[in-house]
Amino acid sequence: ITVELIGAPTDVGASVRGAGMGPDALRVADIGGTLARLGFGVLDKGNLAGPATPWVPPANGLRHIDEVVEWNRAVHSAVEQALAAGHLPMLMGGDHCLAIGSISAIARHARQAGRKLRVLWLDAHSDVNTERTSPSGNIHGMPVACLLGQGPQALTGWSGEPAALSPDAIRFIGIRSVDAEEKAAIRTLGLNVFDMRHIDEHGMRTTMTEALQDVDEDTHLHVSFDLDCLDPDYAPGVGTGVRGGPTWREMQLCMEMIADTGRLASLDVVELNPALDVRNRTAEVAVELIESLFGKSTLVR
Ligand code: DIR
Ligand code: MN
Ligand code: MN
Ligand code: MN
Repeated sequence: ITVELIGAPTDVGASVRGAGMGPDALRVADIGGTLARLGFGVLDKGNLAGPATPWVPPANGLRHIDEVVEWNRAVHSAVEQALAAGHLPMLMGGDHCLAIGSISAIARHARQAGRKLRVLWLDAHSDVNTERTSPSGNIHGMPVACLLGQGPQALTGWSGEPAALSPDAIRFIGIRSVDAEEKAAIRTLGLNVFDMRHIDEHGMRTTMTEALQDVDEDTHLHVSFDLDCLDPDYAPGVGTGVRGGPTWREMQLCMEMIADTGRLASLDVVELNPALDVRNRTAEVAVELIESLFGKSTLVR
């Protein structure tokens, strides 16, 4: 398997600056060498190009919509090409708005291959706001809604269907910050949210067994990893950290259990903000976790 690294250096959908440096911080933490040592082919395509972030206030509930569309177009086409080449795309963000382009390419690919898609959304936030509900207008809080066909027209329908995902295709892990109207959306849509209380009460092992239920040989498994899923004690280099997240150990188990399915077929690593990090610790933690996600284990290899 060849892992294709796609850098998307932008903070266009975020609330604070700095996520545009994420791809290079992951390279400095040796994402490429680490995957190569696990036995994967590694193809680093470098960084995509896109518009600068204008840092202007939202218009009609959306901040930077034109620039978000442009970045997502670049991501969509890069991920599409990686999948067509038979590679495993790893999108290195950049903020989480880029999952719109990435996952809509993946949804089309899975549909055409006749495989069912399962998305694991590892995040402190549920990212299911729309331009009508968002308290901020920041589009990194809206990718799930867009992928469910609920967002602005410019950001929906990219998979060739009105919705890239059906609500039952996605599982949320680590959630602990949900806006009032997101709660209503989660209930109405019937989304499967394993929040921190669920992880506290049942543990990561039971939680992941539940989240991975019905993943089989016909499943394309996609992980959308927002680094603010981790507790900020372990991952300080994020723009919107929320205390009370999974520890490094809990997150390792989460990744190991995903690896055990053998179905991981694509990955987003987003919201890494080196401007807020401590000596690149968060990028290093990300690489350690990705290593487990790709099958590193203490005793097997
Ligand atoms: C908040 C924060 N729910 C918003 N979202 C973040 O602005 O929609 N998502 N930080 O990653
Ligand atoms: Mn997110
Ligand atoms: Mn988040
Ligand atoms: Mn349960």
